[in-house]
Amino acid sequence: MLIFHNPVHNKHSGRHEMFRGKLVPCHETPARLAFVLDALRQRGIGELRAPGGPDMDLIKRVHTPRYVDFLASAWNEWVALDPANADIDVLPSIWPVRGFRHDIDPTNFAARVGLFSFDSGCPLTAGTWEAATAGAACAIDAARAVSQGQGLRAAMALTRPPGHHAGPDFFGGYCFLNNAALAAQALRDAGAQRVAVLDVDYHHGNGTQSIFYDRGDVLTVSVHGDPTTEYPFYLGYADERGEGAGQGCNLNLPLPAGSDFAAWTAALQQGIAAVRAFKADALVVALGVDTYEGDPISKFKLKSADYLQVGQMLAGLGLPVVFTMEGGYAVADVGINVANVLEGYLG
Ligand code: Q9C
Ligand code: ZN
Repeated sequence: MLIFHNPVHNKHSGRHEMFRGKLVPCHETPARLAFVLDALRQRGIGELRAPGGPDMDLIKRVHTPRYVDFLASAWNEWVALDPANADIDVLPSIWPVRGFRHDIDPTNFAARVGLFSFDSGCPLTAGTWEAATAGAACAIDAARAVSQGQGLRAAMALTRPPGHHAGPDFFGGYCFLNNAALAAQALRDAGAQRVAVLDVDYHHGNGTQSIFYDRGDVLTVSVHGDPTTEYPFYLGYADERGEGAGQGCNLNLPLPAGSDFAAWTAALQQGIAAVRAFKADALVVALGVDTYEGDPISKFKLKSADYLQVGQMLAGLGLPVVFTMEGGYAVADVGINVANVLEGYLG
């Protein structure tokens, strides 16, 4: 399995996220990826590759050009406000909710940040753009590798920041560019007629759902904590089935916080059955391991050994697959859990 790893992921390193009225240290840290790389090296899983340059044309078809241009320039605008900002991360503080206009272009920087974000837990830092675009390149290169490869069935975009919460024109949930969506679009562009995205992160893949909601060529499936009680709260319910040409091409499988591996497996099997019924030519797995029992911000009960079975179940689909790295915050165990999925997949 080819593993496209992001060599500049650590340029994105947020200091704090807002939590219950206080700034607390970020959960989404560079150490997460170091643990995965260590685990893969130790077990001899995969062949590590660095990505090429990012395909900006593809990125601007999955995300709006206006949003991408904002992300590219945001840090410089922030520091231009005050040189002292170079040591402070950007955190959103105001958003245009119902009744406010979205079609205006405020010049005020905080107002611009609010147009393109949805929470205050996702700091934008000096190196966010560089890290996120290199991560996007990992996802695109992984998709192209499985499209071309004779017999190559799987590749991984081993990157951070993660992507599945990032929508057509917004960041949030530690995500800026939607790597899973970019991989899916790259698979389509390379000739797959129908692509499925199966999101197994603890949190609903709201960004991916929104990007493909009105499309019939990409099925989006997400197994996640019930948004009635779990982040991102405002999307991820079972009655969201897609619209227009995408009617029936979105499947949400919410589970109560506290669910164990048996309950989770039943939902995953439903998701896998939907991918089969869709007759997908290729699969993207948005691989978050924050379903782990030791995860500090999530509430499912999967054990490390369970991830071997997760990999086996995914392999049963027999499709070319791109894994993208999403959440997982029990830092020291993220490597074991990701390596177990890949080992289970490879059999
Ligand atoms: N301050 C992913 O797993 N915040 N994102 C939770 C703690 C948002 C998770 C509250 C969690 C986002 C990719
Ligand atoms: Zn998550």
